[in-house]
Amino acid sequence: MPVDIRVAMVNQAFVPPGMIIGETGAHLPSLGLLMLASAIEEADSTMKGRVAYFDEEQLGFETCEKAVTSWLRGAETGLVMLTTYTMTHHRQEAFIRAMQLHGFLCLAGGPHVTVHPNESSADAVVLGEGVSAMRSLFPWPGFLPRGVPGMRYRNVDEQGNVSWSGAERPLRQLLPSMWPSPSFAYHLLPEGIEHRASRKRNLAGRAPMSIVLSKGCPSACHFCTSGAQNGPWAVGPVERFRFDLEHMLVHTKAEAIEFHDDDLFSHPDAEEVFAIMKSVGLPWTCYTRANPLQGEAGQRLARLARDAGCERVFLGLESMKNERLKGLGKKATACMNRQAVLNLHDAGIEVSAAWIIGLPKDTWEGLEEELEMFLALPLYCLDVNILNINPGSVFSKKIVAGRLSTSCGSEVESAEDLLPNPERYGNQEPWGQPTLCERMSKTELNLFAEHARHRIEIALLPMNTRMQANKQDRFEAFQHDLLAEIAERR
Ligand code: B12
Ligand code: SF4
Repeated sequence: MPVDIRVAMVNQAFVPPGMIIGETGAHLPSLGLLMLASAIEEADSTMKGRVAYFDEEQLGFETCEKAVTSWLRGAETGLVMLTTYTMTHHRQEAFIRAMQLHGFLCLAGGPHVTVHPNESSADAVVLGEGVSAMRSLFPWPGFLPRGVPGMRYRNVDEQGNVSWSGAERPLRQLLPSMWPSPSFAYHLLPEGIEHRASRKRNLAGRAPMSIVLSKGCPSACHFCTSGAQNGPWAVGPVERFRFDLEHMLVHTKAEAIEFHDDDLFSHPDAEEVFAIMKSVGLPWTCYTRANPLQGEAGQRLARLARDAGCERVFLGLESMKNERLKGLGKKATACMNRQAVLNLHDAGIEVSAAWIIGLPKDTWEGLEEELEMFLALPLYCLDVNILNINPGSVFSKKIVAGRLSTSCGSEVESAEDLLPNPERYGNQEPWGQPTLCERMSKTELNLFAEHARHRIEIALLPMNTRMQANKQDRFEAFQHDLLAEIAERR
């Protein structure tokens, strides 16, 4: 006799438009789905053995579909769970529709549907955190109940008309101290998945495993959706972290640890967290802001982190000019950014940084000047990102309210007008999304980004002389083409 329910947690491969599975730099476990799995097993211990995790990059698209299907067929109800992201929402949609053809129930959650729930084909979506929904759904009553916290239901009438009912607002209050225990069901990760960190976090090719011990961020930058997704910043107790880390080390073959907290160094017990990492002895990376890395306290924290195995830190500097930092809503100045980089560097920690270009007043000359400021810093690498409009960010709200305009002049009346649409906004970076720069077109921003990435590669990457020479040749050829193209356009 089949069991009443099985759950398939599907970690879809990250495949941006124009790429194929496996081409991106990063492939990491889905901490969100592992947390939901742990919440289910905690809410109903008979679910142990009935929740399985599938990794699309490991299995490939078709095999993944087949593996999920054959697993779920062994139960009366098959429940599929997926996390949604804006840039790859079309892929989540394709998978959901394929699963629905087999009669499985599909639930979606995560950053995209939290802001755009009605864009989904899933039977129900969860807005915000998903732990409360799992605690309400399990033990499974035999049907999808109404009134589940954060859940919004897709209703289709006999004529095929779709309407939505249920939660209107995301749930964002669940504190890390209220997460299930263990916070992440690492024990469900199938063997043989080859996780990898992107270049900026790669530690000599060691297999990374991720962990997080907080929700949200102390800042609220205008381009970022951390606040819209997670609500106010809150950190978890150190004891929970110790337990989660042990659980991870027992069940995975982690060779390096990636912290996914938005700002690890601001954790009030950061020193204790570092002491635990020192006892584990694995190298690690994390994200942080410039703010906790100021003055002598910042120097001390950086030294402690290095001593505890921290090899590289990702700092979202975003700009080295105060007026641009202000425009981005950063709570840091160029001077603070510089000090944070130097404190980390002096402690022996490599710094990966990010730079956002394409603000309304940006010009080619101004960006060129800023590039020099970045290149004067002792950075390990520097990501160049063209400002994109993430759903739920301050920028997206300003555009919808008419207080900011897109550079292409497209009329934006609702948040839906900002969803990725390559026909409307072009397929250059940011794919299918508008840019905001008044003085540089999307094409010009892409050209500048490419030019800057070449300069950064040459300036920052330590390489043997021959490679350097090859790169210099390629760069000169590229620069020649670029100048010709700009001259032609002018
Ligand atoms: C790790 C990470 C990645 C990893 C993803 C690894 C993976 N398999 O999950 C990698 C490096 C691949 C990645 C890539 C990208 N990322 Co990313 N990433 C993160 C990061 C730093 C941590 C995510 C995490 O682990 N959170 C902790 C877990 C516990 O929380 P969670 O995933 O949100 O899950 C909870 C809820 O969302 C919900 N939930 C989630 N899924 C589901 C499913 C169901 C069924 C239910 C009911 C509930 C539910 O319940 C969970 C528990 O409460 C976040 C920032 C952040 N702090 O969240 C950005 C973030 C998610 N990424 C973001 C972006 C923009 C990207 C990229 C587009 C970057 C790029 N330009 O390439 C790509 C796109 C990814 C894709 N698949 O399309 C944005 C998302 C914006 C958006 N609207 O899509 C975020 C929010 C960062 C930001 N503030 O801008 N990312
Ligand atoms: S500091 Fe980073 S994570 Fe925090 S709000 Fe700003 S961009 Fe988002």
